[in-house]
Amino acid sequence: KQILKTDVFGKRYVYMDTTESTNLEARRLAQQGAEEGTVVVTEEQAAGRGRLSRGWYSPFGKGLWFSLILRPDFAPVEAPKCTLMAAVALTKAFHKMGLTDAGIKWPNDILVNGRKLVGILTEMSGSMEEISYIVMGIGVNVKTKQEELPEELKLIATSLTMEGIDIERTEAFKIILESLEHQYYEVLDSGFEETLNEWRQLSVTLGEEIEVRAPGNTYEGVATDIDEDGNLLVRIPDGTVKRIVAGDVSIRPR
Ligand code: BT5
Repeated sequence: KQILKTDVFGKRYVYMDTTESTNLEARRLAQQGAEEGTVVVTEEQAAGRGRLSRGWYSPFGKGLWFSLILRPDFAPVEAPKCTLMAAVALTKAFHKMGLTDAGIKWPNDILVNGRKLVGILTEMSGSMEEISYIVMGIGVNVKTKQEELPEELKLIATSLTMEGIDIERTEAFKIILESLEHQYYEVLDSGFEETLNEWRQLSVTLGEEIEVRAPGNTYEGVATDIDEDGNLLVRIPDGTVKRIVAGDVSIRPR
């Protein structure tokens, strides 16, 4: 904590040996009024969560499992773009660590050669008019080794160690928090436009043949762009463009 160069992120820092989920803990703290920038971090999660009640594998001491409380005064419709903002900040942080192959898969994954290094789970509380708080949950696999991965993740997950990046978790955390804070203040100062442009540059989804499973529908087509709200635009074979608000993307191998 002492070595952090951030102004706000991590000023209040809650460290736990173990917890169910840092997102749950952060929401509890936010409800009690915890200030913007509060960071909740744990060595392991007993019930780490992904989207749609999927799980997040969070073994003791192997990763950065943390949540960040934000209280921005932009409109609630902007909140989903915080996931894209976090993905941009994290990818830039990995590039800084020497991992130049890290790229973003819409909406919330950071991949290295098709394997998932990071998952992001953004949750918002508030009304239609006002954000009360955003909890941004981030899981980064740092020290996990290939042979330690559970069977179902063996082919789809990776870690900094597995990618040959030898870095202590504290050092990685410092670089990541600084990058997140920098990106957040750029958004507060000048809006999301520049961050969305950076997202386009860092994306591994755009220009690819994809399959996207959205609630109620599955589409195959080419991911052409994201719109100003961060939705994914997919051109399907009949030429129409579908706007995807939420869903899971698989990139079709060429
Ligand atoms: C996510 O969901 O990727 C969001 C994960 C967010 C985790 C952080 S950790 C701190 C905070 N506290 C929490 O409880 N959660 C957040 P989704 O896109 O639904 O992807 C979930 C899928 O990723 C799973 O179904 C697995 O296939 C895969 N997966 C699970 N654990 C993984 C891991 N450690 N590394 C790579 N892939 C994993």
